[in-house]
Amino acid sequence: MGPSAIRYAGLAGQLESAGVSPTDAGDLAVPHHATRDADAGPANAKHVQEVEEVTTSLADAVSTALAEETTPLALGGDHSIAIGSLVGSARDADIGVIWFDAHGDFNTPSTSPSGNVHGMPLAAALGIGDFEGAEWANAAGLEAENVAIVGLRSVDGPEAEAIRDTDVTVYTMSDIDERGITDVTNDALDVATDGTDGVHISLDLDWLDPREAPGVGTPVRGGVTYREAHAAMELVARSEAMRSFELVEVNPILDEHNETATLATELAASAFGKRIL
Ligand code: DIR
Ligand code: MN
Ligand code: MN
Ligand code: MN
Repeated sequence: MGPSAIRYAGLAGQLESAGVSPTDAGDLAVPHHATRDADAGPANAKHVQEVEEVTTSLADAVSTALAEETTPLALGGDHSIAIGSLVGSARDADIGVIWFDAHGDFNTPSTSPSGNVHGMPLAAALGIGDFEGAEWANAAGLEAENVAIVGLRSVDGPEAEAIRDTDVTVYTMSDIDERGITDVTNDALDVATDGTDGVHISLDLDWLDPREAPGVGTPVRGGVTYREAHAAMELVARSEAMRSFELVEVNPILDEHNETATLATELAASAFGKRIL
């Protein structure tokens, strides 16, 4: 439903206003939630077999789009799709990632309190813990030293330990409070572009404060404002380093008048270079 809501909110028009000519590649086949047993797979990773199927086809779609010299924009839905975006974007290139999210998404089935794969995609792509050697999930051309998490404010105990054990760079909401979004985003861009061919931007709408983005599954108070979010996306555009992009966790059932989907389209326009004048 997330991708439908984002399209309905006017994504194509917003991208056109940024000077982009978008092509809608349609929806990938995703099994219907109600028809599948969440606990059919390995312990504490809900629907992981379906996640593997869907992310494998997304990875192929992303790498095909890149081979055609276009910029892939993936729409969610659940943040587990990031595994596909990262595997595809890092298939034939060294990439960096900026993870704009309230959460670290660094759990593994062994550490996850929820069993939700949306809390695991960054660990999966980096091959951390249970995901070591999981070929379908590991992003070949991605190293932890080129990963920056921006806006972190909700992290589970063992997840925090796993983040600290890697070379991932984290900018918490406190860092944004102290240094401002501009400095923090520029530093994150430095981390992600250092020695890489380009940057994947993963934008979880729960990065924003729930007052601006209520239509998400796991809202956390104290997020970035509308203006801070646009400022960050404008810096991403100005860097000209963006290789691939995704908008995730929009849930229209939880939204108010599709405002979170609408916000997602506006932020996409900023990331793709929309300017006021
Ligand atoms: C929590 C929530 N850390 C979990 N994670 C979310 O279930 O692993 N990530 N909501 O975006
Ligand atoms: Mn989710
Ligand atoms: Mn999140
Ligand atoms: Mn997330």
